[in-house]
Amino acid sequence: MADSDRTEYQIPFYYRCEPPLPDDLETETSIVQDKTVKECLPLLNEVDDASRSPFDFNEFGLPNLEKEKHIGFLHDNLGEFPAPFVGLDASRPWMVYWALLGLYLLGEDISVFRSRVVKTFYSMQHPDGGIGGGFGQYAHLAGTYAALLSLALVGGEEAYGLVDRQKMWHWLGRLKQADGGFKVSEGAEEDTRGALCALLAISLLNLPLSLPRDSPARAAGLETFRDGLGEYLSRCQTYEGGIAASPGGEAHGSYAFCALACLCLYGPPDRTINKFLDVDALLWWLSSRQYAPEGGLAGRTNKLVDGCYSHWLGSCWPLIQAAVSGPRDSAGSRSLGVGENLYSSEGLARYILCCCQAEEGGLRDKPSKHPDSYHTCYTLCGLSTVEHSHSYALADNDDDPFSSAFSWEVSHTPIHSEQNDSKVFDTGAGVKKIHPIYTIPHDAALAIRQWFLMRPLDV
Ligand code: FPP
Ligand code: K
Repeated sequence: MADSDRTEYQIPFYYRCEPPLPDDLETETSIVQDKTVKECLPLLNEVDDASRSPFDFNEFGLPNLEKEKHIGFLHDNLGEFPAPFVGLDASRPWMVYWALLGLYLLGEDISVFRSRVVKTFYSMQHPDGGIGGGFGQYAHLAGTYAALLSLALVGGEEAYGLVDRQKMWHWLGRLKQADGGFKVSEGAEEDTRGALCALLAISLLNLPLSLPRDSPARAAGLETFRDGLGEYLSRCQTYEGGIAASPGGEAHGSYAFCALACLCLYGPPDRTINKFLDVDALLWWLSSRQYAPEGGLAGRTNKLVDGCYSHWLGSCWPLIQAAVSGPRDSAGSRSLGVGENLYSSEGLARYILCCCQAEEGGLRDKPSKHPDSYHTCYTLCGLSTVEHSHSYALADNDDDPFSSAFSWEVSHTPIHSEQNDSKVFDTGAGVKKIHPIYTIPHDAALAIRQWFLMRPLDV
């Protein structure tokens, strides 16, 4: 193909070259940062590689999402693992969730996994409530989160009916703390993960919001699972503006998502996020997590971009944008206009598509790392966030505490190309939409909730 036939790709210069303001001070941190930029730049500029066909890229210079390869990679991840992977045993609910969600995002029918999933989780429930990593393991809120989302993903009575909600409710009652937060397991640490996982379980399983009589938090005067929770999350916001695992800790992207998603379950985001968090400080911190030229997101100050933060941080954006804009259709709401975006979704898509796709299939943290199902799932979530914009509504009748959580819809707000304002940016990847709080399809979250709404727990 002659050079004159080559397309003029729409790529902003700041995603193509070294950062314009280098810092001369060399530290351990600056060395690994420079190394990361060096491994990303050739991939960000691969469109210039004469050995590559122009058909491998879209008009924004983005390579295709290699769906078939990634589907094959995720299928392999649902198979057996060799002995050295024994350390991942307690993460089995997560391995199931990451592979299933990844396959869903890539357009696969995952209902075919229903009976395998039910069989897998059947033995993971603890006799005293909650779900662990496998038979005989202690129940943990993180495993419970992944298990409930996996059961919701495959759906059906057999999957929903497997959960012992009565015991789950009492177990959650024992995890609720006097300061409003939740421990992740009995005798374990209390953190923002616990807060999200607990409200997620309560809302999906339609558990009573009132604390069981045997909950130790009752002795401290708390009456419901929500009591003190907003104030607890408030204390997790740090001097940097980001959110830590627990009060006094370091702000980190994973915990920012946990806190924001938890607040969006607690109530409508414009009320809860604005009430319990310093939104200006949070916006400043969140914006500082995106780097150029990489375009990807780093979990905390002075650390490196990593594909998994395409979800943990990337999925904070729809939630905080909703808190800033307010509910859809509300007169006078400061809705973000066409093309207005509080972060560079284009930069994020560049990082995921150019730097995270492994040749052999699967997506990864960064080019020098191997792919795995965790990074594959969460980079695909990042693409989904880039490709869809989300909004929520307020219910007329506010009896249901989770009404706003179940009102989210995809609204079509195109984003402009950063290089050429007259063009609508497009990743070309066509990843499925998912619920911005539950991180599973909207109808999967709704179906499990509705099944349990029809079966109120008798307490
Ligand atoms: C740092 O790892 C990572 C953490 C401190 C947090 C991990 C937490 C999650 C992924 C969230 C879990 C969420 C739920 C809902 C259970 P690192 O030091 O290796 O990475 P870094 O250099 O990027 O900070
Ligand atoms: K978006």
